[in-house]
Amino acid sequence: MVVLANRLPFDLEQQPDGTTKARQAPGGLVTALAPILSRREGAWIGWPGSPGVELEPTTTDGLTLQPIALTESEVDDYYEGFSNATLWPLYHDAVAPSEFHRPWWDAYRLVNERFAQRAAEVAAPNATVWIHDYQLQLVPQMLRRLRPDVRIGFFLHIPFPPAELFNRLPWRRQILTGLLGADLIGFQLPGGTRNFVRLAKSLLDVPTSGGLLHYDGRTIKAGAFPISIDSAAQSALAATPEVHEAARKLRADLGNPSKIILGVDRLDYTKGIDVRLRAFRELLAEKDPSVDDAVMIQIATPSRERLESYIKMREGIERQVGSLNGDYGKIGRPAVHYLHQSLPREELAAFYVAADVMTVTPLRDGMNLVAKEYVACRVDGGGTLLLSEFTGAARELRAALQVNPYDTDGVKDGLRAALTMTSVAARRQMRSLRRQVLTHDVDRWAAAFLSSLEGTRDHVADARSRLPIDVLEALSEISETERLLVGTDFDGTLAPIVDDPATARALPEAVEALRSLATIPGTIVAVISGRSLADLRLLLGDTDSLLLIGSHGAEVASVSTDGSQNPEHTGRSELPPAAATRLARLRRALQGITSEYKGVKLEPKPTGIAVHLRGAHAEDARAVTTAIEQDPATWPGVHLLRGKMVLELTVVATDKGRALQALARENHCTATMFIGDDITDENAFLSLSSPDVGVKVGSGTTAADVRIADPARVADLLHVLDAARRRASTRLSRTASGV
Ligand code: ADQ
Repeated sequence: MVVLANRLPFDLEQQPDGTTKARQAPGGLVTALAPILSRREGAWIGWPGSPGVELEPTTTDGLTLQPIALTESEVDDYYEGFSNATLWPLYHDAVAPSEFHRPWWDAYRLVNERFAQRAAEVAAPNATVWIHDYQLQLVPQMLRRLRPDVRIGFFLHIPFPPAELFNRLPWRRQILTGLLGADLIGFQLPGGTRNFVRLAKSLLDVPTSGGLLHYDGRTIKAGAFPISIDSAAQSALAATPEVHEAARKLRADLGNPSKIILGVDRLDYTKGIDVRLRAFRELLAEKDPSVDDAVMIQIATPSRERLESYIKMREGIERQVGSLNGDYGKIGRPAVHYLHQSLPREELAAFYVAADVMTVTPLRDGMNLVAKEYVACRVDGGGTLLLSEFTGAARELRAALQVNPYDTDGVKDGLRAALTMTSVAARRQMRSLRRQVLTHDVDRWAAAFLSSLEGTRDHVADARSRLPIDVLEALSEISETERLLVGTDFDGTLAPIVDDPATARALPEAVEALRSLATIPGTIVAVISGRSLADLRLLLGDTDSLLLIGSHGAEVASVSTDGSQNPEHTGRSELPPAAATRLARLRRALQGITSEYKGVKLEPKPTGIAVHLRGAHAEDARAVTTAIEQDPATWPGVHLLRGKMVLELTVVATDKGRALQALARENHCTATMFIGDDITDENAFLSLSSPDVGVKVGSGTTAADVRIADPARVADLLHVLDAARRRASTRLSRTASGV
């Protein structure tokens, strides 16, 4: 498995002595994936976090880190520019204005190409590649072009915006096309999936059905996979005596206030830090609570510090904190403690354990892991969560006190309610939240995504890769015809040859593909065999969609012109009296000829007799053949068909070629494909002419146009034809209806 994300899960720093030091980097994605990858062997492709640094791949704990180097200007344009100043605000409800610059887009494309190249180099054959987030939305398509064999999953950690916002992007089509290179596209919420599917439909004309999109000959799945945390590990950490003690000490250091209000975020304008500061300020102004009763701690991880919008926001928040403390603080008792720092997990856990009220008030957030971490840390069952309804987490954490971050009065009410909630009510709320978080952890998220991705394995692409190029070309041409007839032999074509014909069985994949083909409008599918019709019915089971033609065309299940057949009726198998007399005479003669030879079997059929020679000595087989050729085969009205170690004598003039042509005529077919392996199938191949296609299975001289190896390849061929015909049929019906 290969993971691609903008950042490596470690900051790799080159030491003065030339060695590389790895330090775990902060961020939601890393927090989510590190536990999974530490348990699997895999490769992670990402940027080490410093511009202009070229590092060699290194392996830690079975995980190979593949650093992608970015120049200073690429960091400016691809990362800070297009990713964080164009896409990030646009995808977050445009809470800040997006900037659109063409050089940024060029850099984004270039860096995405670099990631795709590296993935193409390191992925094993048929590997699973999981691409993460908005910085790499072009990689799925780029990688698919380079490595069609790998399975590609894409997961977007941030919201996917509605058309009204997404359509502002000058490169909207390219982004959608980039994503559609994946087999599975995951979003945090069903709303993101809906937005994406609608946009693919409206901008790229992609046909969709449910969460499936049909694009470029492939079926792509889109769905919601709400991310989570390593809940058990987080809970276990919070339960340690060290964390417990740190939380107690923290409260004492704060002067044992009755309520601690906590905020933990990356310092980002989407997180609504200003929202909670404003609400707290107004509550303090109303002395409800007073600064003696409640204290707020805001921990803000430094983030994207070179971007103008982040610099301005930081200034704004620090001004807010300063003025709050200036107006409401006391000596030794500030109203807000503000830490612009990234803290170790254990310390953060102590803050969660100490906090009576956790404030999570983003204006928009894909999920928000902080809310889940807080819940997981409350092993004591206490604490209250105030949660913005515009976070992905709000959809799952229903029991939380939910607020609209744009409604200052609403946030104030929520905060007041959280501060005054009875401990019984708070415990009830926390019990329900914990049930959700502990049963929906990051493992479950990853397993759900990966098993859904596994389910998208592209059988058609696999089948295509096993077929010769001339066969693929023939399939792609013939699938475009208006009315297509597909005929196939049974033994040696759908079913591997076995010594005893009674034990022959068709390959289930081949039959499944045939049945599927038969459901496509304008497509007639027939199995034409030397076996009796009754035999074919027994071997192929439910024949609703397949036409069965037995005894080399002498027995035909009745067919209406729309291609449906009446399974009850067996047409044209009643013999005229003269032919019936001939058949009886023939049977006696053949019994006479073959009775002396061991291993020769006679198989009576409704319109003739098959003489099986497979079980006889070669000499005996030759003698029987000569005797038959010299006598019964010369009788008027008796026809000899030679198969592989079988002679067929029929009393009606028919062969697979005639049967095939009759079917094509009756159904007004514009092209025919016939697949067969036997000598008797040559009549069918000979009856074909352009644009028809004959497909010979196995070796031997043939009049067919192309050749494949065996019944397994027939199954592949039918699957590929089915997919191509399905696409063509959609196009044909659109053209017909003038769309
Ligand atoms: P982020 O926007 O980074 O993630 P979030 O989900 O809250 O947001 O994750 C932040 C992570 O950083 C948490 O695990 C938290 O513990 C950690 N963190 C925050 N402040 C910290 C500090 N001061 N010190 C140490 N660690 C700190 C993006 C999306 C989210 C989505 C995640 C995962 O924006 O919506 O939930 O990806 O998909």
